[in-house]
Amino acid sequence: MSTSDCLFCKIVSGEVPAQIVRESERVVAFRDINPQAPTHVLVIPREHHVNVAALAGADAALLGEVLAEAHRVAVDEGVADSGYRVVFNTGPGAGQTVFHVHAHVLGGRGLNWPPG
Ligand code: DGP
Repeated sequence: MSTSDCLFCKIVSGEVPAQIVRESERVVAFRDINPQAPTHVLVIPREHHVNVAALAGADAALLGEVLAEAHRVAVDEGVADSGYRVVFNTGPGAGQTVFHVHAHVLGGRGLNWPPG
């Protein structure tokens, strides 16, 4: 998929609106449109990479920034102490539906293990 077809690239550019909660030079965090928990925020690099494997291979430092930003979201949302989950669905078989790498930050309720 080219970046011009990518929904999350359009959120980065402002073409598609989103409820942005944090922004840095290389990373954006915004609320999921279909929240699965009281806190459900997606953290993405501005740059297009299809999944976490591609991002890890291309720019591991940027992956580190995504993870650091995910933790800052959890702190801002008040779920860091009670517990939260960071998930990268990777590939259609794991439930990935948007092919621009994104960390789901989930918290604010009990989270079961193993996930479905
Ligand atoms: P995944 O299934 O892991 O690829 O997660 C994609 C997530 O993206 C899913 O939880 C719903 C969310 N999502 C899909 N379309 C939009 C949108 O237009 N805006 C926002 N904020 N979230 C979206």
